[in-house]
Parts: sequence; C-alpha cells; structure tokens
Amino acid sequence: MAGGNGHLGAAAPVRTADRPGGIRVITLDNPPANAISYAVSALLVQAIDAADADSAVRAVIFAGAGGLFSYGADINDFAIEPTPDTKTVREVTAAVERSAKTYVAAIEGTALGGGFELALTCDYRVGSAKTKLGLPEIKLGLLPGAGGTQRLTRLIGAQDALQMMLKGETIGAEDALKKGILDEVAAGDVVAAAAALVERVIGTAPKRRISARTAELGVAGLGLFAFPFVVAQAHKMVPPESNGGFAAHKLIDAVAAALELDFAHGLARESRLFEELIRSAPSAALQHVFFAERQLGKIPNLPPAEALEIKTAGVIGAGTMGTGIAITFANAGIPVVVIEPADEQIERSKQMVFGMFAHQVQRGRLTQEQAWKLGQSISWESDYGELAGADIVVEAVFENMDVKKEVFAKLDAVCKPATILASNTSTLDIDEMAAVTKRPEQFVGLHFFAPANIMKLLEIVRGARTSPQTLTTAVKLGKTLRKVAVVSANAFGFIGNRMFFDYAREAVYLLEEGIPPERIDRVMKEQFGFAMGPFATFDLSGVDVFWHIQQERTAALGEKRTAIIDRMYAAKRWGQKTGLGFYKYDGPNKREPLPDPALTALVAEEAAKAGIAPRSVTDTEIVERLAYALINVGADLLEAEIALRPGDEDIVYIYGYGFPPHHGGPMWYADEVGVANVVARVKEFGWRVSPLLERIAQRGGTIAAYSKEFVHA
Ligand code: T1G
Repeated sequence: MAGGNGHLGAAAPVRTADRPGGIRVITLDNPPANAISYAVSALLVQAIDAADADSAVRAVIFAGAGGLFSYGADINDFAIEPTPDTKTVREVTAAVERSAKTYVAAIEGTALGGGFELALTCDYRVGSAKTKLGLPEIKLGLLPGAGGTQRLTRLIGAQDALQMMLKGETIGAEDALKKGILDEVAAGDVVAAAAALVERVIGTAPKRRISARTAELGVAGLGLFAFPFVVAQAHKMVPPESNGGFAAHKLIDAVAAALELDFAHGLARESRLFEELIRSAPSAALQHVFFAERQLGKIPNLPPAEALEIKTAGVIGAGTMGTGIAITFANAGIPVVVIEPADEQIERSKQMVFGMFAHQVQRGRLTQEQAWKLGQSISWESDYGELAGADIVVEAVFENMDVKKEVFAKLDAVCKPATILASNTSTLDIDEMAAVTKRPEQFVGLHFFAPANIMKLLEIVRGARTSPQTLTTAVKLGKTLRKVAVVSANAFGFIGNRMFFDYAREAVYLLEEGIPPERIDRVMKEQFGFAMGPFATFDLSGVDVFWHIQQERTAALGEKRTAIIDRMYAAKRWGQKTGLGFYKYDGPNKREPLPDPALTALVAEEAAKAGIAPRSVTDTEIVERLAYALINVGADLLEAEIALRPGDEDIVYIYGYGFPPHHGGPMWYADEVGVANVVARVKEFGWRVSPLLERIAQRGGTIAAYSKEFVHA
C-alpha cells in the first residue's frame, strides 16, 4: 500500500540512552508517524528485553522524537501476512508486561492506537500541554488489538472507555489528567519530568500495572452486576454488523470481556476479535480510504512548482455559497473580502456569518474573542477595486456562463498580475471562463460543496492551461482550508456530479418502473449504508436544480424517458425548499420526508404515457443499478483521465455524496463485488459498458490493481 512509512524512517528508528540513576530511555524515531511497524516492534522488544536483563537498569522511559509519541501500529503492515515470529505492538506490550522494571511513558505530543496502548502498559504516564491520546482503530474497521480494550476499560471504566473507543476520539492532556490516564502534565521537558517521577515512586510504588486492576462499569449507581444490561444497550446503539457496525459490535464484546474475564483471558478474547476484524472486508475498505485520502495531493507527472502563499482572498457573491466560502477562508486564518452589489444580500450574508460564529461560541467550539476575531477577518464591499491586492479570488455567482465571464473580465482588469482566479462552478467549462482573462495559467476551478464551510470535499478543477504553480498552490490551499481536495480535469460535472448524474438517472428510471421513492431510499440507506437515499437527496439539493441540469445536459443524463421532472418543476415540487418534492414535508418536523400519494399518481401517469410498465424489482437490483451506475461512469472518467485514480473517485463519493466508507467507495466496491460480476449485470441491464471495465473483467483483474498501471497514475 502507498503512503505512510512502511519503510524505516530515521537511521535508528528505536534509540536507547541511559540517564543517571539507572534510567534507560527508549526513543521512537520513525518519521513521519513514529509508526510501530513489525520491524520497529522487533527492535522495541529487543530493547525492552535488554533493559529487563540489565541489573543496572531500574526504570525505563518511552519517548517519541519529532514532537509526537506515535500514531500507532504501521497501517502499511496490515497488508503483510505476519509469520509466527513476526513481532507486532502486541509483543511489545507483552514484553513490558512481563518485565520487572518500572516503565514510564513520556508523551510529549500525540499517542494513538498502538502508541497509546504502549503507554497504557506502562506503570506511569507523563504528558505535556500538547499531549493528545486516542484509540481510533474503529475508523479503520478495527479495535485496539494490543491490550487497549482491556487496559483502558480497567483504567477509566467501561462507559467512558466505550465512548472513547467507539468514536475513535482523541482527548487532550487536561481531560486525560482528570480521567487518571495521565499522572502528570509536565510544564517542561517530558522525559526529565518522567525521570523525576521515577525517583519519586521507585522506592514506594515501582509497579502499578493496569492489568492488575478490576474493570468497573463506570456508570453512576450501577454495580458491575449490571454489565450485561450496559453491554446489551451498547449493542443497540451501534449500526448493524452488516451495515457499518462490524467493528463496533466486536469492540463492545472486547470491553465486555474486560468486565467478565481476568486480564489474560480478556487479552486472548481481544486478540481473537481483532484477528476477525483485520481480515474483514469493511476493514480493508476503510484502510483503502485512509491511504486514498493521502494520495489525493500527489499529482502524477506534474512538474515541480513552488506554491504561492495565499495571505488574502476575495469572494465574488455573498449568497449562501459565497458566504460559506468566505467563512472557510476566515476559519483558516485568511482575511477575505466579499464583493456584493446588493445591500440586502450583504445583510443576509452578515447574518449568516455572525449567526454561525455565535453558534460555535454556544457550542463551546470558539471563545467570544476568537469568534470576534474571525468575524473581523471577513469584510463586505461592492467595489471590485478592493480586490486589487488579493492573492486569490473565488467567484460564487449565479451558475450562468455569461455572468461568470463578465465577473472574470472585471477581475482580470483590477487584480494584481499574480492573483489566482477561481470559479466555484459545479458544471460549467473552466477553460471557457479562463479564455476571457489574460491569465489562463492562473485560472482554476475550486468547486466547494454546500454548505461550503461544513462539507470537507473540494474539487480542484485543472484547466487546459492551469500552470503547475497554480495547481500546486490550489492543492496546498485545500490543505490550509482543511478540505479533502480532489483534482479533476475540466469536463462536464467534473468527478462527483458527473457520477451523480448517472446515479440519479437510474434512480428516476426505477421510480418510473413503479418503485416508490421511499423504498429506494430505504434500501440504499438501511441495506447499503448511504447517509441518505437518492430521493431525499434530490429534495434536499432541490428538484429545480435537477431540472435545470436535465434541461441543459440531457445528453449527460441519458435519455429522458418521461416528463416527471418537468411536471414537478412546473408544479413547484422542488423539494424541502417548497415543502413538496418526491416527498411531502407537512409533518410536525418540516424536514421529515413523508410519502406523498400525489407524487405516486404523477409518476404513474407519466410512466404510462411513456409506455413504461411497472416491474417488480428486488432490493438487490436497486442496489446494483444505483451502485453499478457509479462504477460504470467512474471507469469512463478514469479512461478519459478526468479522475487521476479510482481512490480519488472513492473519496469524492464518500465525502461528497455519503457513500458508505465501509464499502470503500464505488470503485473499491466494484472489486468487492468482482468487476466481472459488475460487467455481467450491467450487460443484463442493457447499458453501454465502460470499455475500461470490460477490459479489466476480461483479464480477471481488479480496479485496485489496474490503478497502478494507469498511464497518469
Ligand atoms: N501507520 C502508517 N503511516 C501513518 C500512520 C500509521 N498509523 N499514521 C499516519 N501515517 C502517515 C500518513 O500516511 C502520512 O504519510 C504521514 O504519516 C502523516 O500523516 C495494534 C492495530 C494522526 C490524524 O489510526 O489518523 O495501532 O502520506 O498526513 O493529516 O491496536 O495520520 O506523508 O507518506 O495523516 O496530521 C491506529 C492513523 C493504527 C492513526 C494525523 N492509528 N493516522 O493526520 O497527517 S492501528 C491510527 C491518522 C493500531 C493497534 C492498532 C493521521 C493523524 P505520508 P497525515 P495528519
């Protein structure tokens, strides 16, 4: 697998040094993550056993170099089948557990996963103000497999331990001190503080192993006897095993083991559960997502270029998108000027900004002062001249080419030569816009997803003449804005929307064949795991938007078989915004989609007119037709080099459209099903088969393997 540090980082990834008083310091120095790979584990076991055998050593301190302790086991190693004598984090913690010495973890920065589990195996833990601790294994479809479920439960109680591990959340130093996870938060050097702690405890309490404790429920007023009830409740709170909850249920079983078994048996149960997970399809999918996300910024064959520094920004248009984009820049510490001619629109924009920051203060995410400062970094003007010095300007005006061309002609005239001009368009041609400027090399698409200050996905659209420096700057800006930024070539719908149009077409076809929207949504959400079904999504994003796109680009949407969308548009059945769409929204909770017989009648009428007879369709076919539509067009986008890698398309669909991460994204899912099986079904549906998909099927290959052979990957 790419990414990460499967290699050994520094010259000596595990260093030892002796301090006065018989204290041995073992330092992890394996950049960039101080990951505890198989090889590093073997070196750690050697170092621990050597310290244990050395009578001059009274205590051992573990430390991490580079300002972090360790991001955990090396995820790259999961693809490597361990042999009986492979050393993993499990053998490292076992070596500490059997050693008679006193162990202290000196945690200057972040300790996650196996790194935190190593710290939990120690007798004491010292942190710093920067310390962050977490067991995020669940995000990889795993559970902490080196004693974390047994030790954390014994240390902070089952309730808090489950909460922390099911969410994979990270806690800070103060919280960890309060919970008794840290014994001290050092003001200065954590290793020196750890050495001082050794001197304080070595004579009185040299050994304080968590494994010797008994786990408590940690629920006020509930004794251990109630643990079956608490465990049963926990199982009810997580998704079903078949739909994203596979690891969560095993994690709960592991915590239950900590409550009912002694440490050794609990550890054995945890190992068995971990082994089930590490080989599971959901975990393989989530590991793929982890690395695919880290590939995004790597643009093959791009000449090296220095990213420009973006110190100030401009946004054209104070609508919802423009305001959301402005907030995104402000949150990243980049002052931004919003250009808007209409005063009442400026007022609405200000209300949105201040309302959002006030909400953050209420939620305790921002202090009043931080909110005020952020608010001050956004200003509203009507004169383009205010943008003369901006490093980048993003337009977010009405989705019409003439309007956008007018904006860019004006910007080209007022902005300094180095200013990068960007369009937030979701479907229009970037090159056509760039052509009205004298700076096509500094022109790029930045397609934010609504709401722009919340959605992490950003599509960076590379024009034919976008320069390497502009593209490099945009990729770096994506990171600065804390976005998941995917590079797309300039083509209709870019990556996400282009794939969505085929998905939407098949959803409407199923509707025309008499399948109720609520059934289609239920299957895609509850059986397959989408965050939201297609029709609830159309109602949220606006049926009018769907109609506009269908008007402009029927070709891309495939032939329109009925006038359903036209009639819905004419009847203002535009979705949530008009209270009626594919559902009605007249219940007490105005956002709850309710089946609407009037829609059913409209669909039946139009389908009859088009001569489309109702069909009985299985749930499986619903999933296949919607998911395979994504795969088929996704393969075309790869062959046309609009998307760089299948993993990029997976990330777009997971972050932008709610595709279930435990299936890895549409292109990963194709390999789960088997490309030949996908092609066979696509042919049965009578669709045009993507030639790339056909070729991979004929070779019995996989999309994942094929991606390595992409000319441009
Ligand atoms: N293994 C290998 N490489 C890792 C890594 C890991 N655990 N964590 C990070 N990297 C690489 C990453 O690929 C990137 O490499 C570089 O470090 C910087 O990371 C037994 C079995 C901590 C939130 O799940 O979530 O321990 O691309 O770009 O954005 O129970 O890294 O530069 O070549 O992500 O600041 C549990 C995974 C493992 C944490 C920081 N640990 N890492 O994000 O930097 S399983 C995790 C993260 C385990 C035990 C079990 C993030 C981060 P490159 P980055 P970042």
